Amino acid sequence: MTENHNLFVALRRAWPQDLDSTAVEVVDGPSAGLGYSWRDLDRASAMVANLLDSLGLPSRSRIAVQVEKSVESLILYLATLRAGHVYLPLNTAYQSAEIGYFIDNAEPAVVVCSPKNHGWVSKIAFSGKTRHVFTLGDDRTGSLLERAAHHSDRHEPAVCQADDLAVIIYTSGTTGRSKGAMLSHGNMLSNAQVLRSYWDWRPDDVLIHALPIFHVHGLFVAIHGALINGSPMLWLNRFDPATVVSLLPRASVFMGVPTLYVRMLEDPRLTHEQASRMRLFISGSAPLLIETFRDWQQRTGHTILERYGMSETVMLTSNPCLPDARHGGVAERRGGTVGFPLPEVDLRVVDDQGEPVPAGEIGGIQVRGPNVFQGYWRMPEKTAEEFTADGFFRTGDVGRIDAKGYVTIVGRSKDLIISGGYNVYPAEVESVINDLPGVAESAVVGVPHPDFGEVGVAVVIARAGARLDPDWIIGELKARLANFKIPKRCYVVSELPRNAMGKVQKNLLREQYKGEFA
Ligand code: MLC
Ligand code: AMP
Repeated sequence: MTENHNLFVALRRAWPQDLDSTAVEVVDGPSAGLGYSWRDLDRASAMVANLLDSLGLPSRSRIAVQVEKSVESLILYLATLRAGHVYLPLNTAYQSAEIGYFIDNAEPAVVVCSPKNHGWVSKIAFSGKTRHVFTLGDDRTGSLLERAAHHSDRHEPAVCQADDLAVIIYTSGTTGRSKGAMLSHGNMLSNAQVLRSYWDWRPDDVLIHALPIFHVHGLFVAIHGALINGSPMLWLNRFDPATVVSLLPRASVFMGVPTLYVRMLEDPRLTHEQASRMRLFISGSAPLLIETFRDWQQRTGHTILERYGMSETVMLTSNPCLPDARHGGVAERRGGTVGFPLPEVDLRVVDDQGEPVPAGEIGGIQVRGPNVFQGYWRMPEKTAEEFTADGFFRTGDVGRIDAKGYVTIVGRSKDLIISGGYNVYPAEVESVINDLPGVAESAVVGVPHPDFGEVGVAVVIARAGARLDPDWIIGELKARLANFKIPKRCYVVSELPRNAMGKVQKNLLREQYKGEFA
């Protein structure tokens, strides 16, 4: 019999023998207090998978999903894997122009949206190639569950090869720059297995899940982590620092972007005692400030484990959880670094000619391994550009590896702002500003922010004779872009600093505005 590499099959294999034990306990939102057993996840995902099968879709159809977080949205993800289709999660903050771009680009066969957005989303979807639009609310309402209720709760998972496509994650945006990273069943399974062992997941672990599930961090690192260890989750639809702090005595693992740690540190109930049952705090998606790392140590007695990854590669490096035999048994989690390349991940730092640099020197980070994606959706040239002749992916991150093997990220060669763990591409925001009446040009730069780590500031030049109001500009952007992309301040100025070639010197703007949120 051929082996089935469907990721769902591998996850389910790890579930506990007692399928009636709790897999997910909902802590907040309309379903607060509800518990879902492993059997519930299995049966409900079977019903939704049977619904998808009944639609007679071509295999590997894209299923685009923009819904509020709920356990049912997790079930929809599992059902999509199970049915052998391709899951395409979309940030709930995306506005119609952004959704229009993704639907046009990915041509999903099925779109699932929140009931409140059904009007405009279905209009966009049906004007393209989509034939089916379902709704799914965070209160267990919507046509998806109504239709699934008529289907059997048994389902034979589709047979998949390791390199069959399982998920497309869009990097960001409405412009031609936005790319769909294609991840296979094998990419995600290899990473989930490596993390299970490297982070020493234990039989009695309990995960607090408080991240959104339309990105790699919440969906793959956190959910796969718990599911491939058969560990229950305490489930929050929305991150709330006080709720997470109150849950610590019932849990052992927590994962967050740095903003979550910054906000939890504000809660006076965060103490050694409150965190005494916890085993592991993990941070990633954006740089963790050394102050946050130290404050956390002091307040809880725990050393945050920082790791590094990206949509195209899932996880790449991690500080050690246990002594790492590959590095002489070192167990130190070193603040300011993202730790060692994970087992199976080849990571090198190269100069502008692509030659590896000596230890301690800065260069571009390139990676290779079973976790590295299959390429960008329908962008073969872009994909080819991002890989070297010997198969390494150019991450666009800049860093160094010290003599002991710790990797430090020092910057990015890509023009990218990471705000509260979300990526914002300045070019995308600038192009929307530049299209506004009265705008001659603009520049968006990232500056330090105490809560979000980094936020965008827009610097705008008016056309001759036009008068621009910064508040009006922000208002217009809010109607067109996801909220996290909106610059937190906007300045109308008479000129932008330029170099001899006429290029805007963003480094000077960053310097000028760096103290805005100090
Ligand atoms: C919300 N806002 C943000 C923002 N989130 N602005 C900038 N950056 C963000 N991340 C806006 C809101 O729209 C609002 O604007 C104002 O800021 C205040 O909002 P808030 O109420 O404080 O925000 P909240 O809803 O609490 O959300 C903050 C957050 C959220 C930190 C909980 O952003 C979040 O869940 N971030 C996690 C992102 C994540 O999971 N990233 C993983 C990517 S995977 P206004 O104008 O309406 O007041 C990846 C790979 C890897 O990177 O390695 O993991
Ligand atoms: P995304 O495209 O949303 O997956 O974001 C990936 C990017 O997030 C990476 O290329 C890095 O720039 C950044 N990133 C992820 N983890 C870390 C980290 N621990 N420290 C610094 N940057 C990080």
